[in-house]
Amino acid sequence: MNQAASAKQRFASDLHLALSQRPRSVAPKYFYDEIGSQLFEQICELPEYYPTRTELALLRAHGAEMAACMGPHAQLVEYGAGALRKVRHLIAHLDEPHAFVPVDISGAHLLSACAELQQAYPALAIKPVVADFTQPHDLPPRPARGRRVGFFPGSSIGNFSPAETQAFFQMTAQELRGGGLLIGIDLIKDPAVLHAAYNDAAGVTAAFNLNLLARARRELGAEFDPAGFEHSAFYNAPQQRIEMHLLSLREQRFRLDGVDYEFAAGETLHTENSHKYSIAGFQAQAARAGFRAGPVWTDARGWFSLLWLEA
Ligand code: AVJ
Repeated sequence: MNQAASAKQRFASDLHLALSQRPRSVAPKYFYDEIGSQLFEQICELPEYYPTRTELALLRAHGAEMAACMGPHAQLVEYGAGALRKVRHLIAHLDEPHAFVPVDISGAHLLSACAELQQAYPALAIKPVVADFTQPHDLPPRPARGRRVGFFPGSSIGNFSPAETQAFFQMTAQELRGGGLLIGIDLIKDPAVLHAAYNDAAGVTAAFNLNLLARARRELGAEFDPAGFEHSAFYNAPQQRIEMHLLSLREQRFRLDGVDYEFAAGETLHTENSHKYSIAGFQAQAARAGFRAGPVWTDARGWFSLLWLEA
């Protein structure tokens, strides 16, 4: 089976699984087809969505200090690389980097982003790894002189469950032993600010969430009434996370591969968790995997942080 066909089949079987369990929930990675990825790019530009621009401002202002933590001849591994826009603010300040190793599951996008980066840094050794970084994967050999260091921006870690977060820390603590990890996290804040960021006035986040259903229709031929579902995003204070759901507005049927799934009015398909953290709480979680807390960079409003953790 080719790659596209097996990816489609995994989406179909995961969606069947999602619809069969109660409460119903599906992994947020299924947001990101071509259209979903474009919608996410638009989210990053929204006035209400502060994380991307806040993190970029921190990287612009303090990239040199962050690169100094990484040390000379570093091998820099980026987890879930995307467009490689943020990492430039580190690469620009690294002292004779050994190599840049972006790890991403989307091979075509990764390679084109690498080609673009190479134009800007012709002398940089770029060694892309096409892999799901949450699963066991191979990296190029450790550098002879410098340290292996990691970069995980965007508060992407916020999508992980507590168990997945711990697994990520365990894996990276081993992989980066003797080096460190620079990681972005979205901080706990006024729920009104969070609510606005995930319920933007232009409706882009709603379109992003609903695209999961649209995608099921385009790719898998799912049959349902798109007008029967609505975007729902709210702050779950005890769990310190934004939850996104697709809310069924009435009793209705969702048909996938000839299987009928009944939705009650008010029932939801849970599509995403986006955890928010305190700096101390996050450092304590990382410490359980052996990371030692280092410098922290936070914007003046206290909305977003980049943390250096020694592995
Ligand atoms: C890419 C997971 C960091 O949680 O804020 C944005 C995804 N979802 N708006 C986030 C997202 C809705 C984003 N992360």
